[in-house]
Amino acid sequence: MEKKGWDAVVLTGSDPHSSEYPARRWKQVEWLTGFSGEAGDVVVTASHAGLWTDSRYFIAAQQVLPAAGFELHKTRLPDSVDIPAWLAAEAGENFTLAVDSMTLSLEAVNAIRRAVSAEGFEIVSAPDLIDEIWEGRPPIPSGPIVTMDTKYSGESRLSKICRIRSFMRDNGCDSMLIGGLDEIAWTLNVRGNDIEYCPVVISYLLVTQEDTFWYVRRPGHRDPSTLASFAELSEDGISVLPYEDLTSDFRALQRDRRLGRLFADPATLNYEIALTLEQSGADTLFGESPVQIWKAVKNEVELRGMREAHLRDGIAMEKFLFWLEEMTGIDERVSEWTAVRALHALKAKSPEYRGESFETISAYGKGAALPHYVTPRENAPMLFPSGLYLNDSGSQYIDGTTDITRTTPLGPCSPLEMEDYTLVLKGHIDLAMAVFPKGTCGCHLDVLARNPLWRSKRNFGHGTGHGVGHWLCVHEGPHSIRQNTLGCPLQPGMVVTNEPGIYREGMHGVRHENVMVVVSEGSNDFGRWYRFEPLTLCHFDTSVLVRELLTQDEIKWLNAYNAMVYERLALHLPPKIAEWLKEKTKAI
Ligand SMILES: [Mn+2]
Repeated sequence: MEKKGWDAVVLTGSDPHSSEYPARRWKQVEWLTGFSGEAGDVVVTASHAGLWTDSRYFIAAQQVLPAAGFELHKTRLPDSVDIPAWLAAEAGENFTLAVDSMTLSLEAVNAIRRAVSAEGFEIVSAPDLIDEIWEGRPPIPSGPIVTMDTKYSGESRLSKICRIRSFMRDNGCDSMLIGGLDEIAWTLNVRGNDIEYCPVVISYLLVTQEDTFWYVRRPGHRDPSTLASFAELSEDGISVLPYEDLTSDFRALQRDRRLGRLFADPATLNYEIALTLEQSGADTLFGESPVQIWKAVKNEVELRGMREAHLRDGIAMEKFLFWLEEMTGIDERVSEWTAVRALHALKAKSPEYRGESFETISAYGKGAALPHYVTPRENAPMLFPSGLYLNDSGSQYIDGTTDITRTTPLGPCSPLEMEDYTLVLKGHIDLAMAVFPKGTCGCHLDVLARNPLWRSKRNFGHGTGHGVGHWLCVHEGPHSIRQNTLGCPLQPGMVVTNEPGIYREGMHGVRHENVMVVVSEGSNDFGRWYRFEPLTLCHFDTSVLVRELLTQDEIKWLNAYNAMVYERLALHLPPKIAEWLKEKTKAI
């Protein structure tokens, strides 16, 4: 920084495509600070090194940051000072800020520009600025690629590209550049394994009215599935081009006036490409990518796959919970980590299984108080036959993605554990029972899950629900259920989680999570009505419930849900486990 005359640098824990989980090559925040949370952005000045992250990671961040010389800045709190505001207060006259233009989106840079009003404030683009000092940095991944048959996707890539072209026409544009990796995977019906947990392919997609260009890393090894995928795409008229060629091709196309007016989403467009657009004189219209919402509203075929995936996942979960109950107390060698292995082995038995959708959280007692606890592989805490155990896991199957949390008593629980367990389940049920009119957004429904907690002055610091991809990212937008105002109405076909929690540092944690789908509930003089239908199939334990805290309606919902779980799963379970599940799902 000194040599280059920079007063501050900003870099993010994301990649050139604004991915939530980047490939190892872009885990630069972790390399710099030791912090490995999913959300972490860094600002360094001559006198200060700070990391910005949200409440999911406060405890974890505080454990590693001091040793790295970084200070924690808390985000998503009412009095939070975000990076643009912090820079605005920090920047004196003639302040030069270097941004890692590969990992900052145009939107993020615009927010800084809007916030900082200091005289002579300058933003310089420093693509991949950490590259110079990061020895042994992993390469850009280029793993094998597969295509997804329409019998799983329900819509061909040509039909999806047609949708993009008609969107372009409707918006007076002639071309569109897509940087979001899950948007590209959805559009082209391709899946890869460039990023752990997310089956995406590192690439850019450029669509014009005549052509479709896919800029993708070619794998060094000539694996047959990738070559076959490329051939299939070529047959559909899609040009497969080298990832590195995007900017030079872009300039050439611009020169030949083949791009016309271009549409791009500033949230997933990195600042480096945005600068290229600007410098080449491109006429660009910035706006929210329509692919997000198309991808979020699952079609019938995708929903059928999601149901299949959740059935398989539920079978594995019940077998796991049965095993857990049998083992705890008898076998003293069961640890949080052996539990992870046992669950994984059960899920991996399905031929359709394609790995985890995020790192499993297996947490006993006080470990569960960290909503994003990482189970240590060595010397993991042992499980004992008392208190609560929390397991949050997700899977990728060739026809769907899952995400489930169950908090299970391993034996007697304290009155406080039982109360927290019950209140969180009450919140979960109240949201699950919601009936709401067309136009309702997730932020309007969030309070349903929190109300039982607020009434006893309890709360949780994370969102209540997120979208879930279809054999794609476990977290996807544009909808969500959280307190932040976000005007994206829920609509039939959208898949969303329901996951309230309570966390008591040093004591215990509770979270109950199902994946749900929005379905139609008819219409009347007041308009159209929607409700949720659970996709997740796994019982909620009733043995530690404080029954008096639940209303008749809540008890009715719980009994019906547990009965439905038994009905759907019993046939697929060994008789002994089916018998056990019958007991577990008995009406209360
Ligand atoms: Mn979740």
